[in-house]
Parts: sequence; C-alpha cells; structure tokens
Amino acid sequence: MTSEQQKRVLVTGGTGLVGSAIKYVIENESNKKNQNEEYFFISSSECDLRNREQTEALFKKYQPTHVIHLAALVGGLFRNLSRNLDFFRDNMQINDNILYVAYQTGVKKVISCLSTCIFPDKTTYPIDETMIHNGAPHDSNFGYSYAKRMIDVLNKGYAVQHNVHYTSIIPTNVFGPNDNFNIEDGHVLPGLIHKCYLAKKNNTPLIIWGSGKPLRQFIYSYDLARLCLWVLREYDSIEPIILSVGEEDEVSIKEAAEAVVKGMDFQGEVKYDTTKADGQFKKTASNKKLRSYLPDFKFTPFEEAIKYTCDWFVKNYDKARK
Ligand code: NAP
Ligand code: GFB
Repeated sequence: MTSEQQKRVLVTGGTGLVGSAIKYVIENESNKKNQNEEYFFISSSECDLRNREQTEALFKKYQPTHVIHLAALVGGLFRNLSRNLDFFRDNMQINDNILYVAYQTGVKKVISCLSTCIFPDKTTYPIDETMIHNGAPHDSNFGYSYAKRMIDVLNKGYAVQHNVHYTSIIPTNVFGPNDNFNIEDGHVLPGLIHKCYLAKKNNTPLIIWGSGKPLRQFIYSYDLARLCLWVLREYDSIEPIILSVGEEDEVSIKEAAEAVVKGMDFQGEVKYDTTKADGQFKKTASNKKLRSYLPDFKFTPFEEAIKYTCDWFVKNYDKARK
C-alpha cells in the first residue's frame, strides 16, 4: 500500500454525538473498517479550536491527510435563542482555523458540517442544497446559521484561489447515544428523553415545550456516521450534500414525543407548555441528491432508533452529558 493510499483522518468534535457515532461504526461494523485508514478523535480538552496556535499544534501532532470537521458550539432552539452572538463568533473562529490550517498543512480533503436549520426561513419546499444563501435564516439561530453558511463561502474561496477541494455535509436534526441530554441546552429528542426519565422517576407529568405542531426530519447518529464515511471515501464534489431521511419521514414534535413516551414506557400525564417557543415551524429538506448516489441506503426506523437511544440513556444515566 503506497503512502498515497494511507489516510490519517482527524475527527474534530470526536467525542460528541456524531463523532462518537463514527467511532462506534468504525469499531463495530467490519464492513466500515478500512485497513488503510487511521482515525484520531479529538475533544475540546485536547485542543480549543478557537485558538489558531493550538489548532496548528494539533495538525502538527497528527499530520492528518483528511479531516472530518464536526467540532462546533452546538445546541437546541433554546440555547441558540440565548447565545446567538457566541454561536456566531465561536463557530466562525473554529471553522476559519480548521480550513486555514488544513490548507497550510496540505490536507487532501476536509468534510465540514452545515445543518438544515441554516436555510432561508422564507423558502419554497422541499429545501435543497442550492438554496443555502437565498435569504435570511430563522431568527432563532441566526448566529449559528450565518457562521455555518460561511463554511460554504470558505470552501468556495479555497477552491477558486488555491484549487483546494474541501466539501460539506448538511445533516438534518441528529439524535442518538452520547447526545447532549442537558434539558436547557440540548435538542428536542434528548431533552424529551431526559425529561421523560425524570417524570417516571418522580411520578410527575412530562412537559413538552411549545405547541408540538412544528415539523422535523430526524436522522439517527449511527446512520449519519455511515453516510459520513461514504462522503469521506466516495463523494468528491465541493458542493454541499444534504444527509437526511426523506420528506415523507418528517414528523411533528408531538409525534416525536409520542415515540419517546413509547420508548421510555412512560405511563404518566403528558402536558404542553405553550409559553415556550416553537422556533422554526418546518425546514423540510430533500434528500434527492443523496438518493441519486445511494438509492438503496436504509435508514434505521425512527421508533427503533428512539428505543435504542432511550435504553442507552437509562443504562448510561450517570455518565451521560446532561
Ligand atoms: P456535540 O455533541 O455538541 O459535539 C460537539 C463537539 O464539538 C464536541 O466534541 C465538543 O468537544 C467539540 N467542540 C465544541 N467547541 C469546541 C472547541 N472550541 N474546540 C474544540 N472542540 C470543540 O455536537 P454534534 O451534535 O455531534 O454536532 C457535530 C456537528 O454536526 C456540528 O458541526 C453540528 O453543527 C452539526 N450538526 C448537528 C446537528 C444535531 O442535531 N446535533 C444537526 C445538524 C448539524 P467536547 O466534547 O470536548 O465538548
Ligand atoms: O431540537 P430543537 O431544540 O431545535 O427543537 P430546532 C425545538 C422544537 O422542539 C421546538 C420543541 O418546536 C420546541 O418547542 N420542544 C418540545 C423542545 N420540547 C422540547 C424540549 O424539551 N427541548 C427542546 N430543545 N425543544 C435547532 C437549531 O433548531 O436545530 C440548531 O436551533 C441546530 O442550530 C438544530 O441546528 C439541528 O430543530 O428547532
């Protein structure tokens, strides 16, 4: 095997929801293990990627040929509402450092992460990859959204000025083991799983925030991990690609909560706190481009993935991020 073929893959955000799913899939799915790939999963305790010098030292240490760039300040609707400036500044610093140092050190491929929540709020549906910059994002997470959109701008800049081909993926809402189950800061599914756990334990009602009417597409972290490995090995365009279940798999927050109630075997009262924000009503994304490459990719059924995540949380309650 020539050194050309050997991949040294740096995974930033390696200890987070998506990073830990990639680690799990590589270690537990033999058909995903690739002998000429070596992986390095990085957490913020090893390197604060907002800091240029620390980022340069990280690349010097690991000498990556490829980067799966997941690290970001991430959170659900309510964390974004309270810290839009931090989401913009932190993620701008992290993303500029990663792409600049990758360029400086001759990294062959960088896959960065956007999100389906960064698309224009006033849009036609289904949303597709060509629509990223067609208007303002939903105001609830403008900081995060604009910072993520700048990844696409940076990728274009590196392509036209330096002929370097970095790309990006656009996951929809992700959930799974090792998520951030903090009720205030996390996303809806881990928040509801944690709240359901406490409602069962304390014999109190499960409170769903908002009306339950908004619509979401959810992708299981292990499915996203499998798709990330496909992007690493097979996808060679600099144009972003949406990684999501189909439009037909979109569910309401109410239906998502019902899946959590079933997964946690909760028998108690369920109530809605409509004083809490609903956020974006819908962000229905098309996975047509993904399907044109992988027409037969099988997503884990939503209820099965929720059940697995609920069981993981109950079993790992003491060590889970919450
Ligand atoms: P997560 O669980 O919060 O993980 C984020 C990771 O980033 C953590 O490993 C964290 O390190 C690291 N990180 C944060 N700030 C850092 C810093 N200053 N320096 C170095 N590392 C830092 O998030 P996730 O859900 O896995 O998200 C991964 C990627 O997917 C992100 O780019 C996110 O924007 C994108 N995405 C997520 C969703 C979703 O629903 N979760 C949807 C669409 C796109 P520590 O573990 O040490 O804190
Ligand atoms: O996952 P989430 O917080 O973020 O979902 P978004 C928010 C929706 O779930 C709102 C309802 O309609 C909430 O009213 N909800 C109900 C809850 N119960 C809860 C709960 O216990 N916790 C939470 N968090 N919501 C995010 C963006 O939007 O999407 C981020 O703000 C990120 O930047 C993420 O990109 C993927 O889906 O609304």
